[in-house]
Amino acid sequence: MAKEYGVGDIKVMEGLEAVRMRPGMYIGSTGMRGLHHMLWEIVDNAVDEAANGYADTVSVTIERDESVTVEDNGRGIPVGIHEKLGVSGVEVVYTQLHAGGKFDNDSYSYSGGLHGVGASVVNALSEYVHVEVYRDGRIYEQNFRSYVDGGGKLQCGKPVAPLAEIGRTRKQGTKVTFLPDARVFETLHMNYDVISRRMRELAYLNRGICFKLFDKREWGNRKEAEYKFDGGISDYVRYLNEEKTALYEPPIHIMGQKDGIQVEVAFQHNDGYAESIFSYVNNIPTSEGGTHETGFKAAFTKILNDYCRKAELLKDKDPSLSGEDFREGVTVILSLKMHSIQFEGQTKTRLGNTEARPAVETVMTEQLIPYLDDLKNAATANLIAEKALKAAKVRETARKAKNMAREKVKLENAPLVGKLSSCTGRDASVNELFIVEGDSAGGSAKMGRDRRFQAILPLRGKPLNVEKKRLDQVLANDEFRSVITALGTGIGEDFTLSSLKYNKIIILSDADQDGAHIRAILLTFFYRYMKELITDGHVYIGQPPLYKVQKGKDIQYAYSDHELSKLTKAAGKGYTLQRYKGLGEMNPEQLWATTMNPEHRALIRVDLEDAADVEHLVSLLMGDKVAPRKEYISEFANFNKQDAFAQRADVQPGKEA
Ligand code: 0R9
Repeated sequence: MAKEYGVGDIKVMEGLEAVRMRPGMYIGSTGMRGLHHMLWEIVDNAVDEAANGYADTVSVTIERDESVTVEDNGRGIPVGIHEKLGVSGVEVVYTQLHAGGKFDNDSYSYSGGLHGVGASVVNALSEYVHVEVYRDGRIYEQNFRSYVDGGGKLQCGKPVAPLAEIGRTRKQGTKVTFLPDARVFETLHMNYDVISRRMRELAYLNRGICFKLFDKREWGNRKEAEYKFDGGISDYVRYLNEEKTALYEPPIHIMGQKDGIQVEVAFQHNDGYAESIFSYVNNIPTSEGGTHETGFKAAFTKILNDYCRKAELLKDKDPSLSGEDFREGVTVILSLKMHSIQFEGQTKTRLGNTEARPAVETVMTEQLIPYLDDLKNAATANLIAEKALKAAKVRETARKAKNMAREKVKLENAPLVGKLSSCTGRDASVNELFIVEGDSAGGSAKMGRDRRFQAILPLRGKPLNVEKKRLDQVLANDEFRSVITALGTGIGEDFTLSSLKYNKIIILSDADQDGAHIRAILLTFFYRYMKELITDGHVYIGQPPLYKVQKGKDIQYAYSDHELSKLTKAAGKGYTLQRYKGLGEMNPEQLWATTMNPEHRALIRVDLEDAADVEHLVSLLMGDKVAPRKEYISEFANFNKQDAFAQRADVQPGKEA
């Protein structure tokens, strides 16, 4: 796949100032996400080198000063002098925007990100960059810096000196250290867990490549991780099914290519009902799906129906099974590598390339049919077919039950909505629904709210845990029926986002174990039956304060132990401290001031950026294996911050994310 190309092939265009002027255009934001994006740009370059077969290890080190080092053991960035520019390859890559080499369309890069301009963007937004290249037995180095010059003008990403040979080595590869510029970013503190999770994901998606992570920032608390999966996406599927009961082992793994598109699929059924498909293009998650997923689903349904007929599990007169029947309880990873990807959709995470669909269909046809026909796979093939046949039967029964339940919902709507204290305004785009734990907190919320746009739905007791429940069972549950009725959207396949009556749905539960459990159950319900509410950014977690610090008439609230210690230090002597054990302890005015007033409250928006990880956590926390759940819960004992969804949300205390 890789073509050799020299320094002369690198194309050149704009200056780095353009990046400084509009960083968001290149890295999305200047917050946490943009900060991590910087790292991924450099890691992508190392992954490309490894994916092309020239390197097998990529390491990331977070240094004590918050700079980050990325190293690969590939060929090293070319050090020869560029014909037109008269500077080294390293300097071109780090100073020329659009120094894509032949990245853009041709041979080299499949990684996500900025198609080879990543290195120059990172340089433009860093205080310094240090590059070392180990090549042909020599060590080369070059430094770049951003600074304000004598005339007060900001110079960005300027070479301190030309590339220089500084010694001899037996090593081979490239090492890059950069410190993001504090003049650009809101914070320089990268999150170890975010980096570690993404590196694990990259390790699954790039079989056999070793990813190492070191965090040297805290003396007594050095953290490190290493990921290498020789099974690639099959290992990923196993990991996602870990808390479930798999029906066969190993997962079915298919690989091939058509018209320059590399297609890789792994799947495995479990004894549950949920369908979990996670797709990627060039290592980028495509959470909104796209043409590749459509191709997978179409081929999967057709090939398995054909198999059922051949095996006489379906007779001529029988109708074909639906795609959903074959996908019940299946976990799938679909990963494509292709050029010129086009993204579409609300969050630009849907693959739009039309050529992806036939590529997936062809590879599936060429490989899944012979797999199923091979006698040594007969047991697995039969398990898949039997599961789908059973799903079709249950679905038919459930369809009838659902119709009955629907009628029941209609009949019983009135008393259910009676629990809801609706708001007076009718503008869904500003209205908010607070789902509140317990009647007493519900009472305070009702009295404290701004009734023009805030509605309150108190929940009595614990709602049903919907994981592993069928739709008709969920619909039979009073608490969920009142949530569904209040939202107005319908549920499951009837779900219609445009009928949503509230722009924000805010879960308010106590900061204790029960509260965390109720929150997790509600989030699981939204995740399984109204996923669009989450992907479209309508679901939030309210953050009630944990403490009240009062000195004389001055009252302040602390939302974490860290804030508490800041407040008590500032207060000096003679303050009183109240710890809130539950929402019910707050009077209406306090609840409004601390938790509901849009001007002061801190909401956490729930998102699914890392959908595969959420899936794993949902089944771990809500599924039926008890031991791993206990382990997780004791590891993350602080329920207020660390539950399955919230830790993935954009947390911006004081602001609404
Ligand atoms: C630590 C992060 N790693 C990198 O940034 C990195 C870039 C890179 C690379 C090549 C090899 N390793 C790399 N690591 C490379 C070498 C050769 C051809 N193509 C790529 C070769 O030796 O012929 N490069 C990425 C872009 C470029 N090199 C180029 F544009 F300078 F060619």
